Amino acid sequence: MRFDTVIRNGTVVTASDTFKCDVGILDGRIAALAAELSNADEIIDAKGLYVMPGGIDSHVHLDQPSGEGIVMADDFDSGTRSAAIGGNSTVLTFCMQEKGQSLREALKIYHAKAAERCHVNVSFHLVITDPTPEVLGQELPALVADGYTSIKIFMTYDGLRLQDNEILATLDTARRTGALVMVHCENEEAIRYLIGRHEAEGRFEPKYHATTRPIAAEREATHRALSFAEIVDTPIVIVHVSNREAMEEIRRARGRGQKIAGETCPQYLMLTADDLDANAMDGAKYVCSPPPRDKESQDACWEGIEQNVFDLFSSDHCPFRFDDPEGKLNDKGKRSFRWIPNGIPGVATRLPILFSEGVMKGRIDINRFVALSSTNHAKLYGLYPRKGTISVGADADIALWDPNKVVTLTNSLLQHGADYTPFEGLEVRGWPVQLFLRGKSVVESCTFTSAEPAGQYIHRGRSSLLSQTAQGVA
Ligand code: DUC
Ligand code: ZN
Ligand code: ZN
Repeated sequence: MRFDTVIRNGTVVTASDTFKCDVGILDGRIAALAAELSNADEIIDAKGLYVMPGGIDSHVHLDQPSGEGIVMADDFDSGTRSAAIGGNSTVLTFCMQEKGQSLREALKIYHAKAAERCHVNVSFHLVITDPTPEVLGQELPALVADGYTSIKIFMTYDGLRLQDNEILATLDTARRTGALVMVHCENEEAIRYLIGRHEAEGRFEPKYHATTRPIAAEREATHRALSFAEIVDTPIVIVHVSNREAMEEIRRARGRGQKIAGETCPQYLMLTADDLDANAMDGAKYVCSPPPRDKESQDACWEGIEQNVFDLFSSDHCPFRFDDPEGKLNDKGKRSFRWIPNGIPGVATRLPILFSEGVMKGRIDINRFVALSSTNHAKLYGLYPRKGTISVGADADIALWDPNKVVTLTNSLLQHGADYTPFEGLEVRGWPVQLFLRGKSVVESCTFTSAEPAGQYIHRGRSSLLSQTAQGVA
C-alpha cells in the first residue's frame, strides 16, 4: 500500500494504549498502523516523540461581543492560530444568541466570522439566552438535526442568565432533541448582592472580583443545576469547576445515578485568588469566572483530575487585552472590578501545562492525558471516532510531542491577540513540536507550514452521554 505520509518510529498514544508503531496516512485519514511502513511520498521521523491525537479544546471563546466598548482579543484567525501552536487540531467555540435573536440569525453571523480563517477545525456550541417557545420548540430540534448538538446556558450575568423555569424548559428540550447542555453555575443574586455591598464599602480593586463570587455561590448553583437535570432526567456538563464543594455535588449526583460530565481548567490548578491581589491593577489579568480560589482548591481539582471527577480539561480561553481601553483596563474597569471583562487567554497553554504538571510530575499517565485533552471531548461532543483518537479510519489530526523539550511560557510564543499570558515565566517540560490536520503538516516548531488556513467547520453527532437517553437511540 502506498501512503501520502508515514510517521515512523514514534510512540503512539491513545486514551487506552501506548505502543510503538508507524502511522500511514492516505487522503487525510489514518490508513494503517503497523510495525514498519515505508512506501510514502513523505516520511516523518518521530523517534523519541509521542504520536497523539490533536488536542480538542471544547471550551473556547472567540470574537464574542463582550459588553459596550469591550473587544475580545482573539478572532477566529488569531484564536485558532494560538490553538494550533498549543497542539490543538479542533476547538469548540460559542455562538452567542442575543436577546430577541433567532439561533439561525446568530449562526449566520458566527459562520461569517469563522469562514476561511480557521487554522484548526471549529464547531459551535449554541449559547441560549432567550429560550422562547419558538427557539425551543422549532429552531433547536432542527439545529440539533443539522449537527449543532450542544448548548451552553448561564446561571449568572445580567442579559445572559436564564431563570429557573427557563433552565428547566431548556434542559427538558435538550433531552427530547438530543442536545448536551453545558451549565455555567454561579448564583447571580448572591453575586449581585455582594458586589453592591463591596462597592458601598468602597472596595473596588480587582481582588474583590474573587470575594464577590465565593465558593458557596458556585456550589449552590451547581447543586441547583444538578437537581434540575435530575428532575427532567437530562445529562449535563458542569463547566469550569473551581473547587472541592462543587466537585462533591457532581460526585453525589453521579451517586444518585445521574449522567454528568465535569470540566476543569488550567487556571484552577495554577492560579489562586492571591494572583488577583497583584501590584496595582495587575490583578485584572487574572479576573475570570468562577475565580481562582486557594491552594486547597487547587489540590482538590488535581484530585478530581486523578480520580475521574473531571472528564474534560479545557482552557475556557476568553481573551482580553490587559493594557487597553477596550480590554481589562477600560475606563470603568479601572474604577471597579465589576467592569473588568471576565476571562483569560489559555488555548495555547492548556496542553503544555497538563503535560508538564500532570504527566511529567507523575500525577496522571499519558493515556489519561490523551483522554482529558482530546478523546473525552470527542466522545462527549459527538466527534468520535472520526476525531480524538489514533485508529484506522480516523482523520489524521495528529500532534507530535517531544516529552523532553523544555519551554518557558512567554506571551510572544503563543500567537494570540492578548498582550499577556497569566502563565508568563512558567517552565514546562514537553511540547507539541508538530501538528497535522487531516494529514497535512500545519505547524512545525511553532512555525506555520501551511500557507492557507486548513481548519474546517464540523457538524457533530450525538454526545456519548446521551446515547441511551434521548429518543432511546444509541
Ligand atoms: N464563563 C465562561 O465560560 N467563560 C468566560 C467567562 C465566563 O463567565
Ligand atoms: Zn462560563
Ligand atoms: Zn467559557
